[in-house]
Amino acid sequence: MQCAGSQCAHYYLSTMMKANGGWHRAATPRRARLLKLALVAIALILAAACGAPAAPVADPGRPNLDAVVYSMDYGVPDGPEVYSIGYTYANASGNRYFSGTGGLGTDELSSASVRIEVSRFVDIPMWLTAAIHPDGGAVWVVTGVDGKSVAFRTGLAGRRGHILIDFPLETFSLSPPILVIGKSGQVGLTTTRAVDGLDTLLPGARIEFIEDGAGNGNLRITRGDASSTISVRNAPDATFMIGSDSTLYSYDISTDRYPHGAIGDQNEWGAVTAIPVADGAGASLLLLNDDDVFEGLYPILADFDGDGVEEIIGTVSNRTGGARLIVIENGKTGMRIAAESEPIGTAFRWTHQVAVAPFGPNGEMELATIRTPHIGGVAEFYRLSDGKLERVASLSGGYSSHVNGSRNLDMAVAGDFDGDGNVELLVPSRNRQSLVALRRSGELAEEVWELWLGSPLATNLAGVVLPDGSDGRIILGAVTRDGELLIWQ
Ligand SMILES: [Ca+2]
Ligand SMILES: [Ca+2]
Ligand SMILES: [Ca+2]
Repeated sequence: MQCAGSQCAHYYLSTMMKANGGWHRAATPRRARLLKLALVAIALILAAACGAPAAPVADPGRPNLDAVVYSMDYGVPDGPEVYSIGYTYANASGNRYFSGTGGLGTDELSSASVRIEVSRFVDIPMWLTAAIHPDGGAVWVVTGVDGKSVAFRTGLAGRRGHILIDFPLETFSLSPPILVIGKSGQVGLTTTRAVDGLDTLLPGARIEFIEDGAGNGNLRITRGDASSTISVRNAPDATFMIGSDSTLYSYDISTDRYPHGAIGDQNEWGAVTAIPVADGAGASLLLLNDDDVFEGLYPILADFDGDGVEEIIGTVSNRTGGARLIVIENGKTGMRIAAESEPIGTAFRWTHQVAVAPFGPNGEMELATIRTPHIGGVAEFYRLSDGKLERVASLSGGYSSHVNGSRNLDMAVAGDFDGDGNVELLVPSRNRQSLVALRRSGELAEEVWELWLGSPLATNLAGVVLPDGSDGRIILGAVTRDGELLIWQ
């Protein structure tokens, strides 16, 4: 075989497309279902495969970086084969908080250490996912609005190779992609709404999710020889969050009674459902008042009050007061609202809940939010105490953590990105050309440094925590509208 540089990509792409038909026919029924979301065409650029001596992967602007040569497989791994998982919302719980420490922000305005041009693979980037590779480094997948995706593998030295992934039938316009890396390095994407998505994400469970076309999703959970089906009215776009005890949470009972339309469509939710998967207990439902809706696609699960049990945090809106934040407890007798914030006070004003983390100056747990992110977002930090959810600090910086109408809710994240022991909230600036780190200090929140993008943020922020000493090292990535994957490591 003779090929070099980008010719290799075309060679492998056409080869794999031809080979795919056979692979499809040989698939098991489970594999056939997976194929709804799985890959049909893949090209792998392996410099070594092009013959000796190995040539580096061609890359505009950075021609001298080495290609990483790695074994290649594709498709969503079966549950026991899963090595690592990457969510657009950082964790299966929906809490956009990275533990570990990063090395970012050492300059006042830091540039990315790795820049990869993705515009020749993905026209309009929408999502970014990242997960650890079993042989070291991380895999980054950029997904466009049309579902077309490209995966890169980077090492700590910035080396990388890439594969192309094509999704002909399914796109990720309704539910964000979830990156699944197998134990032998297979790269697959799924969602919590895919037939076998939850089955893959929960290795101990046997779950199928089937939509019936009437707005119902039916979760069939099998234990031993018995199976039960739980119906959830969460079509078309509620995403399941996974609790630390494998309880699934989904917004439920779609309703159009609050026609704000800030997040994808005019439908919001009248309830949240909790479905214990591990112990076989029945599902429970928390129904909101008649005029209230959950305005979002999924809640955050986090142990806000430190008692060892996760709370469920949601944004609730109505035509009288606009958005407010609520904290729900899930106990033995079901779910109940434990605390609520003051509402904004005006209809069709939204609050974007980002993360629960030890933001406080002494490590106190706080909920970070961006109030009215479409019209000059204000960063607000809330504490939970004595059944009250109270704002303890705010900063009117015009933060722009969400694009009005978009289903991408993951453009802001929390973590100790600069390794100083304090947790920062990282949010897009007003024009989204930079990411601003906010830190709590006394009664204040203040800007401490910025990451420069050079072009508006197009995707969510993604990251991985690489094993590094006892703590783990946060690596952060983002894709700009100009089509550059930027990685800070
Ligand atoms: Ca909606
Ligand atoms: Ca708790
Ligand atoms: Ca920090």
